[in-house]
Amino acid sequence: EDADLAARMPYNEVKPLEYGQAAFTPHRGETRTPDTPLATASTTTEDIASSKLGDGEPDIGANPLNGPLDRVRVDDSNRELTTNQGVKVADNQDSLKIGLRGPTAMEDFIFREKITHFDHERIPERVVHARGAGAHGFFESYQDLSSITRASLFAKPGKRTPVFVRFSTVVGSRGSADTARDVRGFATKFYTDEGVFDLVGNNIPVFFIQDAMKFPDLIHSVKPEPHHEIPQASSAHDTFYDFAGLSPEIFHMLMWLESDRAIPRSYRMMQGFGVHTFRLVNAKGESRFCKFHWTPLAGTHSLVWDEAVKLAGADPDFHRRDLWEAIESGNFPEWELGLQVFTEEQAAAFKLFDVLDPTKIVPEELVPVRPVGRMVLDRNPDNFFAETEQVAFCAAHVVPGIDFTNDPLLQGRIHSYVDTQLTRLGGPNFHEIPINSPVAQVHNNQRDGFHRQAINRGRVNYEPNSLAGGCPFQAGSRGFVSYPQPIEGSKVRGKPELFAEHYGQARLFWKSQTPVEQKHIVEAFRFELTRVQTPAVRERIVAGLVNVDPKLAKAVADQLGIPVPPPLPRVNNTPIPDYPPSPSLSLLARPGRVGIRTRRVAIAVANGVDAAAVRQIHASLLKDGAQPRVVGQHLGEVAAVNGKPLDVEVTFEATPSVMYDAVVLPPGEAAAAALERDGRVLEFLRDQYRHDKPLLVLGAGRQLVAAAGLPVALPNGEPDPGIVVADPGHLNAALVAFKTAVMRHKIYARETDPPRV
Ligand code: HDE
Repeated sequence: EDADLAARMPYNEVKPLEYGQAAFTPHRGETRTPDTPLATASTTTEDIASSKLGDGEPDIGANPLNGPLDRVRVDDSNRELTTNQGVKVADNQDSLKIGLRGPTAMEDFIFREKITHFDHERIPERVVHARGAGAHGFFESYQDLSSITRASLFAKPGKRTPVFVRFSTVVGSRGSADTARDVRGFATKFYTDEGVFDLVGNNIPVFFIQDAMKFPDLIHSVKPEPHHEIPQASSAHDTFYDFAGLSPEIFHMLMWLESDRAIPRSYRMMQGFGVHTFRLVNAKGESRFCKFHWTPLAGTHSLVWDEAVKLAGADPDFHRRDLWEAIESGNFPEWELGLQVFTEEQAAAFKLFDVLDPTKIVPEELVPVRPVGRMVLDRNPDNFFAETEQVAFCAAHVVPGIDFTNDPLLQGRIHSYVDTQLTRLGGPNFHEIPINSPVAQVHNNQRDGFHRQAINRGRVNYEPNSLAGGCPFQAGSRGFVSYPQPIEGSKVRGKPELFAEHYGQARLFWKSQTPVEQKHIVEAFRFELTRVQTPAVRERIVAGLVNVDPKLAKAVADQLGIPVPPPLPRVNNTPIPDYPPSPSLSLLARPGRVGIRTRRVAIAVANGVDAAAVRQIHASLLKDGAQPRVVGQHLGEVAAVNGKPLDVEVTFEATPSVMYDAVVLPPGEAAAAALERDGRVLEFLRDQYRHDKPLLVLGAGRQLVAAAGLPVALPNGEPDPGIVVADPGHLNAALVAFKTAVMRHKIYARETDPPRV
């Protein structure tokens, strides 16, 4: 048969492998396994990938994507400098000149290559979600979900699938500050053995608009205004609230945006949501609806606004640094994946909202969230650009077992994400960039285009074919089969009637918040609308809030110095639905399960500090996984009573209060006296207090609390549980009380409006 085939083939003696039978069964490419020299390697990418997948049990910290990505990792240690052509470079300091004082020679190809490459280093930033931070990890399924979905990542208990996650803000540019009030992106790329699945979600479960058609307008309105490109990374300006007041579907999302969800303490401490209703399909072709939820092991925690504002100056990389340091220190962030699964019949019975409307949640009281797996992020990228910047998420990347619904926002996203990469990553081959390439093998007849990496062999690049034995052949039922949803309808522009109800869930959210969360929402509206210049724009938002809750509207109107306007007109004048409150919508519902791990604690020192106490406090905090730092007025040693001198790790100036979760004022008369004379220290303490953070005050530390003017009682007269005052003799008991306060994260009961401190 071979001979017969060969006889029919054009045959090239110089390159015999390009034709004939060999073309049908190309050799697998040789690649390098980690730590094997290229010359002796014989493993293939397929082997490396599959051994790390499925049953493979990678060690914690050893990421399953190591194999595939090690192919392209570059290590320059012990190497000589070369050009991009591999020619060794003798001198990287001086260009080639005609005489030492003469012109540079055109022939200096080394100089020209270097400069030309530099000239083209930048690519366009993402049109939204430009600023972000990413990490590698794995997803581990808890159980066999095959009765619900045939998606292979859920095929059996303990199965691990490599992931890459990118967190982001939406509005700011690539260099903007992390702590802006904004939605956070939470995008996960699952490299499943049946192809890439991207869950491109946010940390808020609903969206601003109902139809993708409005997305460019929404984004234009919230981005910096086009004439002067102000403000950066902020929704607090006229154009956004102009759009918002004229698009009442936005009000549910607006409530979340003004809540503390929009100023998380850490990427590690926020939930993630798929937002849309998706569809799960099992091997029998049965379908159910599904909502995706990520819940952080570290609990949901947020900053307070004044803290977020100051952090934007003190450390614009606050969230990026936090994620990086947690992973480097072995405190791998972890989330549980939960699904709300419900049938189409159940969905049809939800009379208050439409599950295809992305401005609505399915309350957990109606459909509980079922935990199905966990995700651990255990490896930082090696190179920000190659991985975090070039990663291309796409709402259209689904795998067999996961399918779309007709949510009109989701439908538009299916188009947008591939399209945007064509500009951002420069052509149709961005799936070949290592961070984007699936670990599942790619075989199709797509060819060529800018930056093509694959060397497709053979003469056949079409289908059907006989010359290549029909390969690659269609997979039939093993492949992705769209759920055959029966559809009938007229071709129309418009939306279903239930989509016109905009306020029921906004009110549900408001009602489900604790009093302090409600206070923060009012203050956020006050800040944002005060920045708005046009009175009519402010008024329209307050008019919308009247429909959410008249008390909320009144509180905001009072702060803006305007009377409460009449409610914003509604399309249908049926009563606003009244949902029972849903406690799980409060941030405080999820305190977390990691104690004080990764909490940053400042220990304030100066000459004369009690070194033995500092060492004991430091060791005790460290033992529980917190990150204590010895903070002083300048670097170097401080003379100590009670032990050897201490090394100052960092100064009050370099790491102001906002960079810590709590502070310790150790005993030592002289130290307290020195710190009391330093305005930066007093400001540090006032900010700790004002941002609801715990203080451990020992011995002479008391006098610092007094000098800073911090009240030790709550506004209601009770003692402040976040100010633990003790004599040095009772250090152990004081540490227990302090750690309990750090675990609570914030002492919200301290807050008054205006703040006392
Ligand atoms: Fe996106 N979105 N989006 N979005 N989105 C992008 O894709 C878009 C929406 C989300 O870390 C862009 O690669 C449209 C909802 C995240 O790389 C772009 C619509 C949700 C990220 C795009 C939406 C998201 C993006 C910009 C309305 C939550 C960052 C760069 C129909 C479920 C991913 C890019 C990353 C990024 C379009 C609405 C989440 C332009 C048209 C709803 C987390 O394609």
